[in-house]
Amino acid sequence: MLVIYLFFLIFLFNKNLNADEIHFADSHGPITVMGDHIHKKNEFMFSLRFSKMLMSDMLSGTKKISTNSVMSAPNGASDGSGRYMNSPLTMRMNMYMFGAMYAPTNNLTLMVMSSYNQKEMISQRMAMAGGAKFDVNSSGVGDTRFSGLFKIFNNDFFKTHFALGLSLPTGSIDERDTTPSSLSSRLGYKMQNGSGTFDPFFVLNNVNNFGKIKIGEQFHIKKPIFGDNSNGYHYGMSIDSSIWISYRWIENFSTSFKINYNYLGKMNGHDDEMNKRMNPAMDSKNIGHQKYNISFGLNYVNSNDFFKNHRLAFELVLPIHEKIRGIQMSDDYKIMLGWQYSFKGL
Ligand SMILES: [Cu+2]
Repeated sequence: MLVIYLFFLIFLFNKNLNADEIHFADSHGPITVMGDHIHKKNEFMFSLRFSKMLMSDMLSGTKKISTNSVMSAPNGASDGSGRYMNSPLTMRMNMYMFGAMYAPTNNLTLMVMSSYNQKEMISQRMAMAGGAKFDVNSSGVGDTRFSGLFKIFNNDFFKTHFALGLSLPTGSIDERDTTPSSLSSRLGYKMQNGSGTFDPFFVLNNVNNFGKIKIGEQFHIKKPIFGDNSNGYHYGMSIDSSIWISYRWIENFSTSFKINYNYLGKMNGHDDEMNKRMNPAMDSKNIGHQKYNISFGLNYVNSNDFFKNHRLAFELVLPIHEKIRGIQMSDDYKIMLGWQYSFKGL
């Protein structure tokens, strides 16, 4: 009798242990989706993400235009008679993102995310100025986002939550470098590390579970509502909306496909220190877009004892349609590599 009882106890104990310890690769969304899941009470999670992005080619609206056409386009400083003196050729951006999550209750998960950015932009001067190429660089901490993720449903079929957050202007908007016109000129908007404003945001996230197949959706909206930053401007509203489907091949490996829509409204105000005649990247009328991207992702969770439950993920993001305001660079691709680890607190 005792043996049966003990056996039963061990069986139960193991069962409990397993239920708690089995981590599926697809219980997290694609790595470019932030705040895609909540945690159970007293769970912590730390994450690191590295992303690399390349932009090249100039777009006017939806059309690709040449470097010469950029330099013959009217700049935002005049009535249509002034031309740009330089044109961007390429831009590279490396981002190192740090995130932490903690769930004080099953209904609420707190999250903080920040980043360190490295950016480089290569431009070409107009023919009259010699047509030489030059590059500018910036690096530093980006904006920091705090949010609370609130559970709506959490059952076998629906995992739904919403988030309310605030983006804090920890990123610099005074990045400078040497350009042909000055030894220390304020760089263009995209070369800055932050927005300069406190921006509230809202996220709605849902995942439906069909066993090995999962379908997720996320809607994210951010609106700077507290006026201009210290340099006299604020960004427009932004929306980021994604739908993804993932397939779990084995317990600890899944692949995903995602379609994403990204919107950024027009800029309000402008930075007086940026010369709109210099470069389209310094002209506030060239901010804002609608972009459609597709992406392919891999999620892996380690089930070996060594580094158990550590997650690795990769995603490749490719643009399929871009409609931009004014003249801007076109996205080539973005890749993201991520590591995540969650554990129960004491
Ligand atoms: Cu997490």
